[in-house]
Amino acid sequence: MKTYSNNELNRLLVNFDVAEKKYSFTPLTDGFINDTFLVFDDNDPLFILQRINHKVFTDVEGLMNNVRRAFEYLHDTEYRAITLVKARTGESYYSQQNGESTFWRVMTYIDGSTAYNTTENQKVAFEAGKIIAKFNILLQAANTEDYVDTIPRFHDLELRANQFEAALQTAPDEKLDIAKGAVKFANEVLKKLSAFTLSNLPVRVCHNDTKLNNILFSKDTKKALCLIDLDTLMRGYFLYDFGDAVRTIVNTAPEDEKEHEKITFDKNLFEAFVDGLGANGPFLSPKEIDTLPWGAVLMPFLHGIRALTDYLNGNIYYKVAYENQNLDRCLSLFDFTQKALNNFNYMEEVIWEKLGDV
Ligand code: GN1
Ligand code: MG
Repeated sequence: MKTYSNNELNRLLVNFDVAEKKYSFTPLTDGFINDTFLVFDDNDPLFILQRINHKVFTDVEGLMNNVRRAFEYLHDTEYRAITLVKARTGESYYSQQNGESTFWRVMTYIDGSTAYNTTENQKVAFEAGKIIAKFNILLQAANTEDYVDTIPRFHDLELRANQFEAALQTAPDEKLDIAKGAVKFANEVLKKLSAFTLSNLPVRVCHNDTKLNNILFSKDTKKALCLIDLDTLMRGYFLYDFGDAVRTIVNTAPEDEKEHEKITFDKNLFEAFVDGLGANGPFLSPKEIDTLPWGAVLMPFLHGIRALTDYLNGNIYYKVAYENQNLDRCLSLFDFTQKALNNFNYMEEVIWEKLGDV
């Protein structure tokens, strides 16, 4: 992540509709794509300032329109609103022309909120399910045609398989040798997943990155407040939001955990999460319910194969803290994929028992 001085960040903030004073900033380093800062006035955290990675999100205007439109629906007694702070131009973001163009946005910060990278707490798992369901229910009122695909074919397995194939052709032999176990696993799972089809599923406006740390919770009560990081909000299937949540909630280890015996498929957390999904009443069609166990296999696998592809390509997409981090992510995500496959029938039973009453 590029480092910015307080002065630089203050100069940027002047372009937004905020009171003019000297703010201080803390970088938030959990994301792999954008650069994010918490903005303080004295000791009060007030805003989130973010540089949008326009190499990944090439249609910044389309992305910001998606976010702006979705925010119109995303508030409720059970869903805390976040608002965009407008740029002084009246737009929802600011583009800085300083040699290279960079794109910035400011959002309100919810005081007293926190996020978890992992959890062992069933209440957190339940609350996560409840807020993800709420998010999808609120967006049922939105018109899917109004939203652009911020990353076309983002969760498309065929695209990810093609990118993986291309990386295999150009990767150095040494990397291919180090990653040979992962490559073999990827090919096996690709074969298994080819039996699965997405046709005839309802298209929704989905979040598409519902990992646990994209949910804000109240620090005091652990109640889920809302979802953050709406960059990948676009058309999709509910199984995507289901699978991304499962891979980060049911597994109590981080997504790049090297000691695989620590990677769990925790049934209590899974059941609490599914209970949470049902807590706002039914909202999924039987066809969607049928696909959910596939989602719990597909999503960790997709992220794993993308990390593997990036490892083979020399870490050009994700930020990495060390050379082999993408490979560690892949191996860990593949381990969880196998654990989800082992629990496929169990997931089917639990899901139908808890959500089948539609
Ligand atoms: C990336 O930067 P972050 O953490 O929001 C990725 C997601 C992955 C995530 C973690 C646009 O998101 O798909 O879930 O890393 N986002 C993009 O694996 O590629
Ligand atoms: Mg994201």
